[in-house]
This record gives sequence, structure tokens and C-alpha cells, in this order.
Amino acid sequence: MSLIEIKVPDIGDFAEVTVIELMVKPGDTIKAEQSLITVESDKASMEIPSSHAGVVKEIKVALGDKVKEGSLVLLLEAADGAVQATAPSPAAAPAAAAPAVAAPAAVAAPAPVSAAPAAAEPAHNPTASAIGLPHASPSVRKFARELGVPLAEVKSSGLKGRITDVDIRSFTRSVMSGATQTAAAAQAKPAGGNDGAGLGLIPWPQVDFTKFGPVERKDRSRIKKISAANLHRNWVMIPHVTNHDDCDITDLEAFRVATNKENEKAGIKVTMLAFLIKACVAALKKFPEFNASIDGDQLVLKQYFHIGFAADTPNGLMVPVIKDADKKGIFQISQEMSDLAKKARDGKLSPAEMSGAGFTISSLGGIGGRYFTPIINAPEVAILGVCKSTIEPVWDGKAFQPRLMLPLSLSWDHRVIDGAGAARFNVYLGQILGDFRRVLL
Ligand code: CAO
Repeated sequence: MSLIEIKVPDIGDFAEVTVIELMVKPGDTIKAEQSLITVESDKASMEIPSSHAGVVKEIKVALGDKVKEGSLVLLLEAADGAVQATAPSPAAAPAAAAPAVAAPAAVAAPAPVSAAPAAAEPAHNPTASAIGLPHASPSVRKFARELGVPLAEVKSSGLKGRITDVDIRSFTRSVMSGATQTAAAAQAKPAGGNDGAGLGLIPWPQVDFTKFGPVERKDRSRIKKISAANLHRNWVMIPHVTNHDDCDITDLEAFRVATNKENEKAGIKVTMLAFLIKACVAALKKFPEFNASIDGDQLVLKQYFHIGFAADTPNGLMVPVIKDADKKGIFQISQEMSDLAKKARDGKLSPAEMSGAGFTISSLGGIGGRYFTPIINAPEVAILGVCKSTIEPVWDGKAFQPRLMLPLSLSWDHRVIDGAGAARFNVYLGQILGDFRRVLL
């Protein structure tokens, strides 16, 4: 066993510097070139590396000590063969401002920790910080760069206002929990509130539209803002896939029209949406993973059949819910739908009337269109979009027949549902809508 004295190497123009950080402690096994302490002059800070590998026996400096070239830093029990290791080259003197600290702007763009390459720091070039930059040792700066932490925004807790790695960690935790926002994120936030910075996106374009022509500014309704935030989260967080299909509702439409005629005097009017709700209940019974929610590692399969339906209102989109649709007939569903849609338009829906859905239908059938991509209403895992039915020529094996075809667009969460399951769901739904007697099977 041989003890080696590790001393402060040539630190360039600095006569005396202060020890501001101890980076190792007795008992630590260290590698050659590993940083031992950080020292600071009135102009710069730098790390003092070890010339040898081994185990730290005794630290010979304390925080606040003044040291200079040749000062004893610590005693090291050398690893085998390490005594012959080359001492730090005096030629590797401190640089005025190494690249490691010269580009604070680079930290503005957060990068995943794993994507950050290890900075090629010269082994014996103690890295200096430039005047005016936040006080932090090179290793702390490197750590901040790896995490994309803007040092200038980190509150310091170290000696003489120095930022420590603990400060970086607590800043990161605070940003991740949403308690703190970086200046870059705040700047990236557009008037609409969609913050792309958390996704590592470039800032939202800030445009003075009046440069191009007259404009009018309107406040967005509370409902629009709430639904926008929900839709944005759902779109970003759920891996959506949409399957489009057509189903033949010729016979069902004839039945619906006849039923409405029969019940005209009673003031009852049934739309295709009520049949769709009932048909979806049958499909959800057959494919329970469509009536489910993700909860951590578990899938919650619902044994109730509450179906939400998107309602267009002057204030924005609302989704009232028909509870226990499996226990209700078409007339009751129709009546409830019409009551809930009216309440939605009048802004009188209660939170209870908008909660608990296991699956949602968004029908644009009364308006038009062909297909669209409905956004899943989290924590649900699927949503059915329906557009306007049209008469189309359908080949029956011998000739084209005019059939009333309903376009379906089923969006599903690929974490829970697979493409084959989604195709089966649509096929089954089409079979039911093609011959509604199947609901009884
Ligand atoms: N194909 C053809 N016609 C259809 C149809 C379809 N798929 N669905 C409905 N229609 C017809 C109805 O039969 C009705 O015809 P009549 O006026 O001749 O009786 C007409 O279109 C209007 O129906 P409706 O829209 O009033 O009734 P509904 O039960 O179909 O829908 C409601 C009710 C509240 C869902 C609907 O009014 C609505 O708000 N739809 C918009 C939903 C929406 O915005 N979705 C998008 C969400 S994503 O932004």
C-alpha cells in the first residue's frame, strides 16, 4: 500500500483560490482524472482532478480554505500500479471560458438525460466559468446541461450563492411537478394556452395579424377552454388509431321512419343515434375492452353501460351521458337524449349528467360529412364517430343495389385495443345495424 499526495496542479494565472466544493470524501474509490474539489477565484471556478486512481484516505482541505499550486488536497491510497501514473500536465492550464460554460443558450432547449452526450472535458484543464454567469462548478453546469436546466433560473443554496447539484435536482423536480415554469416554457405559451415547451417543441408562432388585415378578437367561452385542454391532453397522451367502415342501415332506417310515423301523434321522434347507442351497448358486451379504462398496470372493465354522446352547443362541445343504456328501450334513450341535448344547449347540464361514460358516440349525421377522426374522451379507450348516411350502389353478387350506407369512424386506444379487435367491433356493429334483431341474440 502506498499513499500518494494529491496536490493542486498549475492553475494558470491564479495565485490563490478558495475551496468552494468538496466532491469526494474519505473512503471513496476514485478514478484518475476524477474531479476532487472545486476552487474559485474572483473571476472563475475550476475543478481540480486527481492524477491517480485509488481510495481517498484523508482530505487535507476544507470549504473556504485558500489554496494555490502545490497545496495538498488529499492523501490517496493508490490502486495497484497507479503510482507510476503520469501526473497532471502543467500545460493543461485553465481555459478562460471552456465550451462547457460558453453557451448558456444551449440549455434552453430541454433534452432527455439519456440523449445528452458526455461532454468531452479536457482531463486536466480545470474548466472556468465566465464572469456574469450564475456561479456553479463545471460539474454542476454539465449536470444542468444534461437535464436542460437553465442555470440562470435556479435558486442557489451553496456557499457564496453557488448553485449545487442539489439545487439542480430540486429545480427539475419543481418543473416536473408543475410548481415551477421555465422562462422558455412561459415564453412558448401561446394565447390559447397550448404549451409546446413541455414536449420539446419550438415556441408557438407569435403573429401580429393586423399586419395582414383587419381582425376581431373574441374571448373563448369557458366551455371551449375546458374542452380544448381536455382534447389536447387526450390527443397527445392517447395513441389513437381510427378504423373507418360503412354499414348498411337501409332496413333500420325504414323501421325508424315507420316507428316515427306510428308515434307521430304521441310526439315521439327517434333518430338513428338512439339505435346506435343500443347497438354499441351490444358491441361493448361482446368486446368488453372497448368499455374499459387504463389504471396503472390494470385494465378496469366496466360492467355498466353508460354511453356519452357529443352535443354541439353555442358555447362549445359537451358530452352528456345516457346511464344504463343497456336497461333502456329506444324510446327512453331518445327522450333522455333530447332532454340532455336541450340542457346542454341551455348550459344547464349538471356534472353528474356529464360523468361516468364508458364509451362515447359523436354523431355528425345531422350535419354531413363522410368520415372523421374523433378524439377519445379519456379515461375511455374508444369513441365512435358517425357521419351522414347516403344511398350508395352496393353489389349484391348479381347487381348493384341502392342501399343506405352509414359511415362509421371508430377511434381506439392502441394501448388497450388492437387493430383486429377494432375491425371486429366495427363488423359486429355493422351486422347489428344491418339487422337489429341481432341485439336480442
Ligand atoms: N345520417 C343521416 N341523417 C341523420 C343522421 C345520419 N347518420 N343522424 C341524424 N340524421 C338526421 C336526423 O334524422 C334528423 O333528420 P330530420 O330533421 O329529418 O328529422 C337530422 O339529421 C338532425 O338530427 P339531430 O342532429 O337533431 O339529432 P341526432 O339525434 O342525430 O343528434 C345531437 C343529436 C345532440 C347529438 C346533435 O344535435 C349534435 O349536437 N350533433 C353534433 C355532435 C358533434 O358536434 N360532434 C362532433 C364532436 S367532435 O368536435
